[in-house]
Amino acid sequence: MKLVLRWFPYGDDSVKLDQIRQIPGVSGVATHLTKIPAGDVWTMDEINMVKNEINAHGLEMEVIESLNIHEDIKKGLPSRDMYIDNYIVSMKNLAEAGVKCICYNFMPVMDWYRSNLMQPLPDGSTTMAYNHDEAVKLTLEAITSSMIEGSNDFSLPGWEPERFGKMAEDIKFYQNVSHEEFFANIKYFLDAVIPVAEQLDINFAVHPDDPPFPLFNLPKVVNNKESIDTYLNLNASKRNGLTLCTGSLGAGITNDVVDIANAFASRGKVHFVHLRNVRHTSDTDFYESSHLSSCGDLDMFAIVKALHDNGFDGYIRPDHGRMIWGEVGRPGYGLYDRALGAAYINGLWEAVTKLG
Ligand code: CS2
Ligand code: MN
Repeated sequence: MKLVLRWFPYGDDSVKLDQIRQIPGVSGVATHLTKIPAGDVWTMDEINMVKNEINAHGLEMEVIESLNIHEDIKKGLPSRDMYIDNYIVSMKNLAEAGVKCICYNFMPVMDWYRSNLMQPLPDGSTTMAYNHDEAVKLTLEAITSSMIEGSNDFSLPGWEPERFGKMAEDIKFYQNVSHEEFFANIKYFLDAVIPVAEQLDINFAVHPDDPPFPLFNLPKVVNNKESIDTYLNLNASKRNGLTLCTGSLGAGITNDVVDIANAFASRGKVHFVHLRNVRHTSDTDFYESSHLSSCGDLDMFAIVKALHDNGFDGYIRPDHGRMIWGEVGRPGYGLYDRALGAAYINGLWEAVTKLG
């Protein structure tokens, strides 16, 4: 197991690589060339520039989060072949730079969403929260502007400005796309890229939909044990795996995350893990709690044990953290609470390893 932290290049992160290096047990970062729009090639020069900066701080760049998929691939348009070709060039360049794991998602139109990016908690910290009744009443404009306004002037992963212009039109388009058609588009993509991942010896790890229920009636197809099973069976290769994001899956009240971890880790399909905890305030509403089992609804020890006992040897990162100790930064991606999360994960991993 290798522990990493997410970090954003181009000076667009309040957290510095020197700080990340001082967190015990962290060997590298998961990063993303945020400058390059989805669909364009990640050139060797761009990749090496970011990699060199990371390596110069004594950290590795073995995980990419995310190599985003152009919307035309998700929609199954004829132009998808060109974007898939570009994607494959990026994969080859990343493998040449030593990348071992690529995280991505297949969420249509928009990535993760929270209705409140700064909900106060009784201990004085703030966190991200989701209220479904509030969210479904909002217009697309209200949703995008709340995400932009709440971002403290940092780019938000999955809310890249180039997406905004076409969102309304794309939402309309998906109203006529059945789950079967959407799955066929996924399979078309996987059948093109997974053989390349095999040749290059890199793992592919789909991130679950977050939150795991639909907004604007968009197809959500990676949100519980059954749908993950269907997704992973679309291409049987071990390289076609999962980012087990405990917070995203845990937001689904009926999901048993320990069982999901067991089911897919035992098949060698879990390549990357996002560990964080959530506390439900109703069946659909939740806030992101601190990482500890006692602070949320998930049994983090049991999840880590399930991974360990099934021989997991991929990458783990603490996922979103709260904002604590007065820190100001990108929502979910400050230093302090994620560093506490990393320390906790180190402790859990040492415990399950010594238990045997
Ligand atoms: C999410 C996503 O886990 C997360 O931080 O907020 O942005 C996630 O990185 C992507 O959906 C993965 O492709
Ligand atoms: Mn995640």
